[in-house]
Amino acid sequence: MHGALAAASSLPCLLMEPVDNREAAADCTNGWSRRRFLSAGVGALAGLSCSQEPPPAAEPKRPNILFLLPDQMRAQALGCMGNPDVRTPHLDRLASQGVLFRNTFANSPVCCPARATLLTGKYAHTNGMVANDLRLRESETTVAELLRDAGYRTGFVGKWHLDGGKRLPGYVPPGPRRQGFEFWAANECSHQHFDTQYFRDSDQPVPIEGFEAETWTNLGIEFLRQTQSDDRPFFLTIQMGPPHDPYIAPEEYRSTYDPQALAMRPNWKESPELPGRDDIASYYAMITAVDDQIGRLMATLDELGLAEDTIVWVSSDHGDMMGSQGMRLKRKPWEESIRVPGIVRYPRKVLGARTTDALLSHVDFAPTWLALCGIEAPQAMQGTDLSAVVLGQTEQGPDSAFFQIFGPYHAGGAVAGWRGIRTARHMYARYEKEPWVLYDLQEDPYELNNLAADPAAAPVREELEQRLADWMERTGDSWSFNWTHPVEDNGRLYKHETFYTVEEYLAWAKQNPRLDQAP
Ligand SMILES: [Ca+2]
Repeated sequence: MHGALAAASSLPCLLMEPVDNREAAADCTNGWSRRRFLSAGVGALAGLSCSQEPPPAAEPKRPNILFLLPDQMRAQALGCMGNPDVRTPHLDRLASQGVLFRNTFANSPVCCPARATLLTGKYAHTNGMVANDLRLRESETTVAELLRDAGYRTGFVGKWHLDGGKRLPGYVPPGPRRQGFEFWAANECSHQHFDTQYFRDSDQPVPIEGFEAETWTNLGIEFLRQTQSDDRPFFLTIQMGPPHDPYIAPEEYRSTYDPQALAMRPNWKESPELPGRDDIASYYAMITAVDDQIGRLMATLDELGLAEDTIVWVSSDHGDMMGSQGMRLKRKPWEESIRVPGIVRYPRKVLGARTTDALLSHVDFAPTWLALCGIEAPQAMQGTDLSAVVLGQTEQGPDSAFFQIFGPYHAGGAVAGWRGIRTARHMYARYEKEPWVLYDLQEDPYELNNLAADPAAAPVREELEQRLADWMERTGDSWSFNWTHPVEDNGRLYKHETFYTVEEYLAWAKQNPRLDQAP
């Protein structure tokens, strides 16, 4: 890739269609919209005066939230983040109509811990989901429960992956295991992008024919159409499986990418063990296929008159190394693993065509959603409310983001748990016993020069070390949450029984050593 992320990212989005400011002008009696209108300084609207406007309508509607979470979609694989090859016209347009959080991060860059953090607004060691395929405790308070209790209609569509135990067939019964979601069309986890199945309110599987993202989108559209007979505000999340590996895209998308023409990231290493050009072409093709489905959802919002009052929020649970740093998959502290899309569109209150470098991480999503909906976040939530950044009132976000991985996954090239801190300029991560990586992203956006052992970087490392220790103390984290037994390898946590904690598994393994060691 020729342009460094830092330099290239703003350009494609600024080339998108201009944002329509008429709504802001028409709604200028509303305090926020008036500020937005005035600060927008749109010349063509300068002659309008608020006193000539009709009286305001009743209280503005509480916003809807449509939270889209494709799996394993790294931030670097979006056109609006500067990728010269991938085609994401709908996501780019969404970003141009809203605010693009360029620095959006997964605190625990792996599936289940990330999804639990998103729903609870708590770090993984606090909500208990320190490993993949544990079950999220029913007693956890989720943002879906809080919104439901505040009168929202809630819906979950897609890959759930919070129920623990056997991934297949993947039926989650109505009740507390659904964590506050009323409308349900989901499976637990299949990683099968074609011809799979999902469940509604009975244990009878419903087949998915063809590309699963299309079916999830159909189901999301079904939910959206129900707004015509149900005027509650809604919280709908659609959590699609693609572009997670296996890297297999619908052929009509795959055939539009030429692997040899792709601009490889400078930190990509060629190896038969790693995703290569063909895989990256398929990954991009899946992303374009997902992007088209997102386009269908946006068209439905328009058709139903929902777009103005719906917060569309797009991210991913983690990224994918795709051969960068000689690594695959996630769980790693590098940018390709931790950095995820952060696109927020909310036409009623968010002026479009903005980008921000404020640091946003998964733990902040739920408190921010609640604030945008006018609902107080519980004290137990650990994230920061960034609604003021979303609304354009400030650029000030947290001074750093905090990262946690609690144990190894040898099959994915992760050898041990680690903790990390990302500031606007640096990424630092350590194992319990020793520093691991330190990068100056300003000088080295592709993280080619690890400064962890560089004597000249010692002052920076010591400062980051202290700030990381502060994060751990402030959030109640400790190295004692780590585990070393390979509980995530060979499907140990999902082959046999359902476990809420790694300790429960280890106690079970003691009783069942042969099963624990089974390949
Ligand atoms: Ca995942």
